[in-house]
Amino acid sequence: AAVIHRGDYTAPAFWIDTVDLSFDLDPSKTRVLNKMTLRRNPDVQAQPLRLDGEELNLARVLVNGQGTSFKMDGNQLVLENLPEGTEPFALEIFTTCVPVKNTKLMGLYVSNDSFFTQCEAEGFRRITYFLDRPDVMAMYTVTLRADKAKFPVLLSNGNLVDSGDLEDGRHFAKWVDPHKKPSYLFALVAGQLVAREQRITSRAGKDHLLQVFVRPGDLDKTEHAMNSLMASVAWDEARFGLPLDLERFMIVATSDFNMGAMENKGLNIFNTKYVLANQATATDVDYANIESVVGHEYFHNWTGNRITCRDWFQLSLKEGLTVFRDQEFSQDLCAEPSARAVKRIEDVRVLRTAQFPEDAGPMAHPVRPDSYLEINNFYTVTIYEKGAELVRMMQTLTSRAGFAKGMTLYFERFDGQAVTCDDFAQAIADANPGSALAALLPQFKRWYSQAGTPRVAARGEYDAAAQTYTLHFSQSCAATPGQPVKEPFVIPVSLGLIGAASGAALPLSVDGQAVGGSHLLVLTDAQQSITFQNVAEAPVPSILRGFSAPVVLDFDYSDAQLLALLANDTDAFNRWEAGQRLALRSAINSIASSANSTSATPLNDAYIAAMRAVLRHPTLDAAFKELVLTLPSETYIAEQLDVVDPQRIHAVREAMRLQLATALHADWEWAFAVHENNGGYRPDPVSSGRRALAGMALNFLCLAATQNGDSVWPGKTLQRFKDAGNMTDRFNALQALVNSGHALAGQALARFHALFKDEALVLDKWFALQAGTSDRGGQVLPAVRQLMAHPDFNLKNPNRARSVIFSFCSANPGGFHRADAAGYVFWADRVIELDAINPQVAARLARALDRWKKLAEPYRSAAREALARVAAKTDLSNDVREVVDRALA
Ligand code: BAL
Ligand code: ZN
Repeated sequence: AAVIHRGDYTAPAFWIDTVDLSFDLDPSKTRVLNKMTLRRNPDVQAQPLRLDGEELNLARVLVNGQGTSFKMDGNQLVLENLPEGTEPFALEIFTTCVPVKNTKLMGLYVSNDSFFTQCEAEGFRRITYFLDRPDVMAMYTVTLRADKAKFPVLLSNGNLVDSGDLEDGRHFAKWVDPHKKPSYLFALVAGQLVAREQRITSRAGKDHLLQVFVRPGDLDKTEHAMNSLMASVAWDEARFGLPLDLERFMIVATSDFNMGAMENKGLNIFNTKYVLANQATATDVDYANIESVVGHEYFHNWTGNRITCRDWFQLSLKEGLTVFRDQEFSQDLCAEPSARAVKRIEDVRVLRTAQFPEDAGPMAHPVRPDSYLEINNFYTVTIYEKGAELVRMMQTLTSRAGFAKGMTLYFERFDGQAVTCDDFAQAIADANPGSALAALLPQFKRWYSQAGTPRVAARGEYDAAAQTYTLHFSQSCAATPGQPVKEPFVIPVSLGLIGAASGAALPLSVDGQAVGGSHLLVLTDAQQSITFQNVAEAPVPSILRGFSAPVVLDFDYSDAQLLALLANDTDAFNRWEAGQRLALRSAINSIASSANSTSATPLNDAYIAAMRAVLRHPTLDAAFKELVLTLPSETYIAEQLDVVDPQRIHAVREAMRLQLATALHADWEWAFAVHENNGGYRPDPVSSGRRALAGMALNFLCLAATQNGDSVWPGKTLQRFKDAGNMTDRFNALQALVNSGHALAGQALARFHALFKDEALVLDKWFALQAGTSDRGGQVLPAVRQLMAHPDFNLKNPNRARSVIFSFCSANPGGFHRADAAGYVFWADRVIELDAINPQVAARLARALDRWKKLAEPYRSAAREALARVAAKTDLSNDVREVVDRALA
C-alpha cells in the first residue's frame, strides 16, 4: 500500500449529485443497488472514473441504463467509456456484501442481530462502489427492505418519507436526507430497537423530534443521554447561533463499535458506553462522558457536517473544533466557576498524559498531517485534543465574542462546502481584524504544520529598589520525525504575580498601564521579556494560567514558591499545577536517588502539610481537592525522564501513595466522614466531586489498613460496597479493596459479577479494574490471562477487548513492563490476534509500545524484540504496519 501525501491533493474528476440506495438487508448476503447521477468536473482534465470498493461482490454496472465495460485496478472499479461533456449521466451499480462476517466493524455489520454502519473515514466503500472522499457531497435517498419480525426498525439519514409491508414478512422504509453530505456521514440501522422520544421547540420556533434508540430493556438508561442532547441543542443555539437543521435527530446505541460515537447526519450511532446510564450501572464519570460525547456528536452537525473536510489531512478542522466546542459546552453547563476549572484541569490532564507523549514519539504528527499510510491511525489525541487547544488559543487571541464572530463568518463563507484548516483560521482572523490572531496569522498557523510540544523556559528577576519584575522567556521545540528544525510558535501566555510573603494577588502594570490581575503576553520570538512595574514585594510568577497554550513550561521554582502558589494563586489551574510540580519533583528525586531501593518517604513534610491544608480547606470544592490530592500518573512521570525504568517509577509512586495514606490517615477518616453521604443521587459536578473525594479517602484508608493489618476500614468498605445506592460509590468501594490488594477483594469481585452479569458495560468495568490494578510482584499478567479465558470475555467486542487488554498494556505500566518480557510477549500475541479480526483496534493496541526507545534495559531490548516480531509478519493490515514500522524506524 502507498503512503498518501497532503500535497498530492487534486479535486475529484467527477461530482456525484444524487445517490439512490436500495438495500435488501440479510446478514449473510445483503444486496445493494446504488443509482447515482454523476457529471464530469469541468475544472479537471478528462480522465476515467475510479470508484473505491472493498470486500464487495460486483454483479452489475449500467451507464444510462446500458451495460458498459469496466476493469478493476486493485480495489478500484475503473470506467473509461463514459459520456463526454459535462451533462449528468446515470450510473447504476449492483453489489452484495456479507455483514455477518464483517468483524472490522467498518461499513455494514451485524451486532446483536441488528445492522449498523460505520463509514468514517473510508467505510462507505465497503457498502458500495463510490468516490469515497469527503469533498464529494451528494443528496441521498435510501430504501431499506428487511424481515419485519427480525428487523422491525429501519433507519437512515434524514426524514422518513414512506414505509410499508412487503411480501414474505418483509417490510420497507424510505428515507430522504434534505442535506447533501459526504459518504462518510451515511448511516443505516435495522433491528429490534425501542426509542425514548422527546419533542422540542427551538428558540426560532421550529419543532423537532429527538429520539434515542436502544435495545429493549435499556430504555431506563436513556434519560441522561436525552437530557444531554436537549442541552446540546439549546447550547449551540445560545452560544453560536447554530440551530438544529433537521426535523428529526436520532441517536442509536450499539455495543459493538470501534470508536466512541459517530456524527452521521441526523442518525448518530453511539457506542453504548456513551449512551446508557442509570445510577445503578453508571458512575459519575460515565455521566460526564455521556454529556460530552452527546454534545460532541451533536455539535458536529454544524462543525463537520454542514462544513466538512476537503480531505482527511484536514481532519482537525472538524475534530479539534468540535472537541473545543464540547469542552466549552461542558464548562458552560457548570453552575460554579470552580467546576469550570475542574473540567479544564481534567482536559489538560488528558492532553499531557496522552498527547504530549504522542508528540514526542514515533507517531508524532502535525495537527494537519502531511502524510499517512492509514487514515484510521490519525484519529489521534493530536488531531482531537491538541487541535482543540489550537482553537482555544484562537479564542484567547480574539476574545470569546470575537471568536463567536469568527464562527459566524466561517459559516457565511463555507456553509455546504468541504474546506481546509487554513480556511477556518482565515475566517476567525478576518472577523477580528484588530486582533493578535489577525496580526500573527501566518506564524500562528505553524501550530498546524509543526509537530512536537514546544518548551517555554522562563526565569524572573525582581529589582526591589525599582519595584520591577522582569520575566525572560525562551521557546524551543525538539525535532520530530521528518521535521528536524522548528520555527518559533505564537504562544499566548497568561500571567499573574502572587506576593511571595503576603500571598496576595499583586496588581499588574505593564508599560505604565494597570492591566488588572492577569496579563496575556503573546510570545512570538525565540527569546522575549516582559517587565511589570510597581511590584511592591518579591513576587512568585503564576505563568500559563488556565494552561493558555499546549506547551511545557520550565521555571525553576523553589519549593517555597510552589507552596505559595498552591496556597494562594487566584488561578485554580496553576494552584493545582503547583501541587503537581511538587509531587513530580519528589518522584523524580526519589527515582534518581537510589537506583535499587525505594525510600518509604519520598514526600517531604511540607508537601504533606500542604496536602492536609488542601484536604481540610473550608471553601475549596471537593472535586478540586480530589484533583490536587491525585499524584501525577506513572505515564506522566515517565515523560519527564530521559531513561525510563517503569518498575522504579511504579515503586516510587506506590511509596508516595502509601505515605499519603499513612501520614494523612486521620484526615482521610475526616474526609470520608464529611463526604460519604450525599443524599439522593444526582450526577452534578458538586455531588460528583464529593463522591470522588469520599472514594479517594476510602482508597487511602484501605491501602493503609492493608499495610498495617487493620481490618476495620476494609470491613467498612465491603459494607459500603454492599449497601451503595449508586454505581459510583459501589465501584469506588470495590476499587479500594482491589487496589489495596486486600483479601476481601475476592468476595467483593465475585458479588459484583453476580449482581451485574447481564450488564455488559458494568462487566467491562469489572474486567478493567482487575487488569488495571496495581501490580505487586507480577500478579496482574496471570490474572489478565485468566480474564481472557473467562466465559464473558470476547475478543471481537472492542469494549471488552479494551477493558482487559488495553487496561493492562496501555494503562497499567507497573503490570505491563515486566523484567521477564512476558508483558511484551502478551502484547505482541494480542496485536497479531486482533489484527486478523479488527485492524483499527489492533493498531490502537500496537501504540502501547510507542515510547519503547526511552525504556531502560532490559525493557528496551525486549520491547524492540516484540515490535520486530509483529513487524516481521507479512500479512499485517496497513493500520498495524504503519504503527510498528514507525516505532522501529
Ligand atoms: N468523527 C468520528 C467520531 C467523532 O469524532 O465524533
Ligand atoms: Zn468528532
